[in-house]
Amino acid sequence: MLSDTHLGMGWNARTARSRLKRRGEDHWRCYRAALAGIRAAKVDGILHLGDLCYRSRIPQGVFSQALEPLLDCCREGLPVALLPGNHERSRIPQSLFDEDPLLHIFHRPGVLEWDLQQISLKIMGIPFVREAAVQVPLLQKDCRARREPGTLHLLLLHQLLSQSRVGPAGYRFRPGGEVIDWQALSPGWDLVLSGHLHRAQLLSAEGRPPVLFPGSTERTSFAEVDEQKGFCLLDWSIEALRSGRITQPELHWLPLPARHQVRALLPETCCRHPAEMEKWLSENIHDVQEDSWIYLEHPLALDPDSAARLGKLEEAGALLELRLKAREDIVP
Ligand SMILES: [Mn+2]
Repeated sequence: MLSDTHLGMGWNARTARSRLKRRGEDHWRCYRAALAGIRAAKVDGILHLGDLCYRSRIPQGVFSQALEPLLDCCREGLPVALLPGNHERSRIPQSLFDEDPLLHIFHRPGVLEWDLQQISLKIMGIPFVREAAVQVPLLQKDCRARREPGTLHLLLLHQLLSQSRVGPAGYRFRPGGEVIDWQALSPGWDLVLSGHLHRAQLLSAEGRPPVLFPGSTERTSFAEVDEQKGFCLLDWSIEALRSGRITQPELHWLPLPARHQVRALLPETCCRHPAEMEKWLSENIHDVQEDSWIYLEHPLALDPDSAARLGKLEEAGALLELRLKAREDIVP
């Protein structure tokens, strides 16, 4: 299972050095690494939980290119299910060339049946909807009524859920609007799998279906600086399932080569004195790797020499973002 791969960023960038182009390549690298890891694990099927691409308005050719590695898996006999996310605006443009009997795209809410190693799976997929708190509990009801014994019932979403957390401060979502109330999901689901949240997490509580977010495969912003990026293998006991016992799968989280991030606030003296900048960089940016993604806030405008010193980080291969930080406490 993988999610939020955000492919296609920088597809129309003019130069190979552009930040968007390079960020775009980061996402491709992690996507390919995730699929290589998934195939090496000899899985029985692949689930992609949405935001395959990063925007809905990108050319058909980019979507086709994004689908190609999944189609490769299908050609080797692996079934693949793909759920459209918000970045696809709940639809994925598909051409005749992107079709394969083993590739299932949930263009609308529906149930997919897989028979893997003589185990039946009923997989309901609900593409991203805006008014999720109202819509999703209604849409999932149909499937709950038809629950069959000895069958694994999975629900695939690309939504926010109450109790899930995001960001460095661990903000916790409350139900309403775009956020589904976890309690409103049927406890009949053996497992709910959701994309959309970029932080990997598992929610479990008595009387509610467990919900698993694999998270994004690469960082999209500095809100994800402390997060381990990866994909998740779900390993069910075949013996237990064959004997009719529905158990929770063992989860194996595998890391991906996401770009290293560094974030800091420059002291005022650095902004005006290149020698101070030199000193500060050598003392503070020690865990920087050549190709780190560096975000520096500066309280004052940078003088040209200090800016040039920072430019060297870029020349060495780093992705550099500078932002003049507004400071209320500066008295004019
Ligand atoms: Mn996303």
